[in-house]
Amino acid sequence: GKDLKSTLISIIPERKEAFLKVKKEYSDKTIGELTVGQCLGGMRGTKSLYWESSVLDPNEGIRFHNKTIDECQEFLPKSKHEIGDKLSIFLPESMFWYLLTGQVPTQEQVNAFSKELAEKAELPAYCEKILDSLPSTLHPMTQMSIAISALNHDSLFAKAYEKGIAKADYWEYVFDDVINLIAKLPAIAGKIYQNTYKTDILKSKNTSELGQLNKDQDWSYNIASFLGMTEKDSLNINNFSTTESKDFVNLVRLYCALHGDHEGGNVSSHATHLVGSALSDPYLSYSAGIQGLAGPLHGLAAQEVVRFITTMKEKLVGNGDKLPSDEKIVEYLWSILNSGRVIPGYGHAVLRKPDPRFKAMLEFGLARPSIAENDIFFQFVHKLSQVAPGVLTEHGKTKNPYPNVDSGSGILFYHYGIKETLYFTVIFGCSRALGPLNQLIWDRILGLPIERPKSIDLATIAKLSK
Ligand code: FAM
Repeated sequence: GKDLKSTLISIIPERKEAFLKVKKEYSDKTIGELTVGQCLGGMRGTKSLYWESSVLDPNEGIRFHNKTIDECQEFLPKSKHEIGDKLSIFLPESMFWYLLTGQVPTQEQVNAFSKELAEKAELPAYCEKILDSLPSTLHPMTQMSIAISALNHDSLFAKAYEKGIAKADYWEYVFDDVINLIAKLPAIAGKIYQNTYKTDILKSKNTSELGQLNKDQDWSYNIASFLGMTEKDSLNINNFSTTESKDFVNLVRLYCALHGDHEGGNVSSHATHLVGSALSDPYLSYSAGIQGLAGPLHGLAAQEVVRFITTMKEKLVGNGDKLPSDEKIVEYLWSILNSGRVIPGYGHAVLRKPDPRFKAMLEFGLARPSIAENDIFFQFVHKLSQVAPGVLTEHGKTKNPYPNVDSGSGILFYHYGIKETLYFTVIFGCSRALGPLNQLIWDRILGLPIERPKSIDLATIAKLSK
């Protein structure tokens, strides 16, 4: 089978033709009106961004090239080491292949792609040095954006551009940068975890590495491994059994495959696309995306949910391991709402139904007795998803009373031992690379121009309004 780049090359003519046809035939037609409310209200619902790989339906949730999450779980290839294993999850690199090409890769193609990513995973010495020099009190997401933007030192696109290349050739260098960047995210995530939280363990064990790269394993396995969280890691910091180790790797696979792409308008995707439109290279562009993901209304919400759940558990049952009555939970939720705070993990700017990504995360826990039956925090998350929508509906403010994706993910990582809540969004940052960076390649293939919307002042808004 062809590798990813050759597969992409084979579909470019058709997609380019389709793009140019729409551009030529419809450029003068309108696709919606812009109201003053939209201009002043976060541009909600303005159809003003082109994005091919996924579309968010308010009622159904995300679709990737028109396929639901359940369908993707059926047809996207899994790890070559776990073929036939019912609890195994499809790979984020299968998802990336599918997002970029619209085609489902064969098992062999994905195996080779995983291998290519592992071959390119190592961080250059200067990048390690920069990470090592940062204070451990610096937020992990700030560390991540610094590391990613520093990698622009090696950008093939930036170097080629400086020498002078034809516009038609931009995308090839952007493609190579994107693959190199995605390949290096596991090592970046691991280094940040190690430097920020685990230096004491390393010192006491007289070693310098929390985990290591496994060239025969997939991208998510290596994220887990760099965190020191597989059974095979010399430190095995959480004393994982074989099953726990496998399950944690599968959690990373599921999480990363599902959080990769959520159409183009969310802050991290939009920021990547916008900065890339200035022909800033993929490292600079995605570093901007990471900065947006670090906001509490966006990626940082997962950390808020874990704080919320652990505090609620503490307040309602103390050290106990049994759920309180529904009435007690309802009362607690009202006390939060009445004090003017939000229920984290609920509501969404676009979605109007429960997030299917939340459902998939929940099912991951429900399928594993050690979580479903024994983890009180997970049980709180599950119970909350049944009780909170009623409370929020009665409260009557939020347009969507249902759980969003962040409702369940953090507590699953917590279950496996990542209790450092500030760290969760770094794993989101590994995942989110898949969507925006796939679109960035297409932006350059299709020659999209620099973005430059028109801004206007209040007087002009009033004058133009009709
Ligand atoms: N609890 C209480 N009130 C809520 C609420 C919640 N979970 N979600 C929305 N509301 C309120 C909201 O504050 C607003 O009140 P005001 O009129 O007093 O300002 C009202 O309901 C209408 O808001 P909306 O139109 O339904 O939501 P927005 O589109 O303005 O905001 C969210 C969307 C996600 C920012 C909002 O629902 C929220 O703050 N949720 C809690 C934080 C969270 O879970 N964020 C994660 C989002 C996630 F999917 C991601 O990006 N990773």
